[in-house]
Amino acid sequence: MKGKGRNANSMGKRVMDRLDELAQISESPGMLTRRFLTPAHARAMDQVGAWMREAGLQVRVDPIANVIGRLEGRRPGAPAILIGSHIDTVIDAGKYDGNLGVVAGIEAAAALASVPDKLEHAVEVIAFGDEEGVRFPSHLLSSRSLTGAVRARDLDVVDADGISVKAALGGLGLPDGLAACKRADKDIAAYIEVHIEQGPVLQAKRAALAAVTAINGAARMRVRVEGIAGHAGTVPMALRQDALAAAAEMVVAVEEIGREGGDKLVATVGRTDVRPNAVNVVPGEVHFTIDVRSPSDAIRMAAQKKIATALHKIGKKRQVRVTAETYYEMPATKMDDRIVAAVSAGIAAVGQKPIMLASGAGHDAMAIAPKWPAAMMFVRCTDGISHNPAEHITRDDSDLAVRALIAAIRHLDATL
Ligand code: HGY
Ligand code: MN
Ligand code: MN
Repeated sequence: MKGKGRNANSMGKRVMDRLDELAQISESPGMLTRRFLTPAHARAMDQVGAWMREAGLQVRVDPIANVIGRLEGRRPGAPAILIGSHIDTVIDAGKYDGNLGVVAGIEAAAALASVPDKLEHAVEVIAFGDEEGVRFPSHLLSSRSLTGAVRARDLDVVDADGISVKAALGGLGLPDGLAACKRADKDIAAYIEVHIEQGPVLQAKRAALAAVTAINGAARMRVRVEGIAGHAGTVPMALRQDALAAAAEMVVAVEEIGREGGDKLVATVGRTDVRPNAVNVVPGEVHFTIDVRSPSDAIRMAAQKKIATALHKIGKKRQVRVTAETYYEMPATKMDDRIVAAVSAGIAAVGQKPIMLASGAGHDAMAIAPKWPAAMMFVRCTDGISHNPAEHITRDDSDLAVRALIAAIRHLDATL
């Protein structure tokens, strides 16, 4: 593959074809669902590893299932410009969220490997596996493990079947060794993540690419509402402690608090679990999740407090027990000006006007930014649709993204 077919457009075509191929690797027939450390994730790891090898990269898998491909620079062992994103997905996902950044990174690395003029820096492409946090009550475990932010006990969290991250890693035959995932400061010079915008702004501005300046902060809470299960036919309305009716009032309260924040706040109840979930039983217990985000940590934390107060007030009124726990929190993250400048230079180098955008969605770049200078490149996505099988990008835009990424890497190599 070295050197072959790397002219304009062929890179975009290969990226799109590979994303189609990768989208076939799923836990569920007829839709794309690929959760962290499932057999489908393992198959996707093998696939991206094979593409990395084909590109001429040295490939390894670390103990938390990151697939890492390395292209040495002029001097072996030089610090790396890291290009990454995630290959895990939400349930019934689109094929571009996360996967685009890995496949585009491989394509860019292959182009750099295929020419004689070597860079000063190494280039590494990394496929993270726990960005969505959909299987385990965890988040960004794989990218945060590079910085040493993950503790051994963080791998004890269990999925809905009671399987821990640690056991799932063992199930993939990966050695115990979180410490081995941690990278030395000097190992990495910069991080760039190419990702679909997951919003409508680039389409509205008729622009293909943007440099991301910041990522909204986010918190995830899990709530348990305990009432009393009862016979739907015999328990009078006035005597019920109906966990689902209480949870429903709480869901509306969360939405109201989110609305009060205008364009500076979003609050979502995305998952509910009703027990015993039977047509003729007054629900005794409900579990649900809350996702709160804002560009301002002060606004987000104030909203989290307001939500907690509302939950307990409704619980008291309805005589149900409420327990709410924040299990994930990530501050709003500013991208590094130098890397933003490199991404903008890369976008300009392919004849596009560099738009600057903040990200409402969370990304692995949030995990990397506290330790190494990081930025992102957004790619236009049709009607801003994401976390939805209708997610779509064009081949031309994917080709522009790869070429802009190559230019950004070269810019960084010359300026870092
Ligand atoms: O939730 C997010 O923002 C990301 O898609 N994991
Ligand atoms: Mn993503
Ligand atoms: Mn996502």
